[in-house]
Amino acid sequence: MTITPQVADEVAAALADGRPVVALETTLVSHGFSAGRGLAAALESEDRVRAAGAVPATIGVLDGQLRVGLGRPDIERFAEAGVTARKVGARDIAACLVQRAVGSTTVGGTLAVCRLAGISFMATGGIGGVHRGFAESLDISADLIQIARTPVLVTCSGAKSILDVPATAELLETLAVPVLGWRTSTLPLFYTAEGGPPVSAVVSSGDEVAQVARAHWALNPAGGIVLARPPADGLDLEDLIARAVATVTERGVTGQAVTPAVLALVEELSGGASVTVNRALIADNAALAAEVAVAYQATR
Ligand code: PSU
Ligand code: MN
Repeated sequence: MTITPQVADEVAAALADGRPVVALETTLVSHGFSAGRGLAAALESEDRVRAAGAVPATIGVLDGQLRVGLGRPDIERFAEAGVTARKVGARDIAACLVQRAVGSTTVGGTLAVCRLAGISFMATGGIGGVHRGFAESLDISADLIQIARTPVLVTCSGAKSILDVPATAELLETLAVPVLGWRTSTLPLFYTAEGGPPVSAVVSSGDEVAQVARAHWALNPAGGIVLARPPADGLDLEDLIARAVATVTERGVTGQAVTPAVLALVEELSGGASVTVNRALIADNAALAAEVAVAYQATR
C-alpha cells in the first residue's frame, strides 16, 4: 500500500511540462450505468479530452494504489465490478487502500486525488448534492464539501435532478463555491437544461472561464469551482424521477446506495432513454473541461 499516487507516464509528463490534464472519475463507470456500459462512457470521455488537446487522467483505487491515468484494462475492471466495486469518497480512500479493494472514486474522492497529483480540472456527468427529503435523512453528498475545499474546477451538467437541486444550489452558495453557467443563467438539471435555480455568473468562452478560475484561485487558493453545462438533447424526466425516488425510499435504500439505485430505476422507467442523455452529456462535459484546461494553460 502506498499513499503517493501512481501517475501514468503520459499524465506525469504533461503535468511536469505544464500541459493541460483533465481528471475523470470511476464511480460513474461502475455505479452510474448498468451492464458494463460505463466502459464506453469512460473511453468516449477520454477520446473527447484528447481531441480537445488535453491529457485524460481517469482516477481510481486498484491493488492498494491510488491510480492517476488508467489504461483500458484497468477501466474494464471498474466496469466489470459494477456495484460490487467500493464507492470511494474522500473519507473512504484510506481503508480502500489498506484493504486493497477495487475503489471507484466519486467526484469527492477524485478531487482528493487531484489535490495530491496537482490536477486543476475534472469532468463528470452530475455532481452529488442535497438529496430530496434531506430534512429527514440528512443525506447530503460529500461532493459539495470536497468541492468547497479543493482548488479544482469541476465541469458537470449541474447536480443530478434526482436530487433537490434548489437546495443543492443554496448549499453551494453557503460554501462560497462559484457556480458558472456555460452560456446559461440557470443551473442545468442534468437530464434537462431548463428550470433550475440561477447560477452565480454566466460564462461564454473557455478563455473567460480560465480567467475567472485564475482570479478565483488568486482570491481563494483552497476552493473549487463548478462549471455547469446544459445537456445538448435533454429530456424532461421529472415524473419518472419522482416515482423512482419514491420507490427507492419505500424499498428502504439509504446512504451510498441511493444514487445508483435511483439512476438504475430511472433507466428502467425511461426505457433506456436516460442513459443515452447521460452518456452524451458526460462526453460533452469532458470535452468542455479540456477546452477550459487548454485555455487556462494559455493564459499563464
Ligand atoms: N454523475 C453521473 N453518474 C454517477 C455519478 C455522477 O452521471 O454515477 C456519481 C458521482 O461519482 C458522484 C456520485 O460523485 O454519483 C454521488 O453519489 P452520492 O450522492 O452518494 O454522494
Ligand atoms: Mn449520500
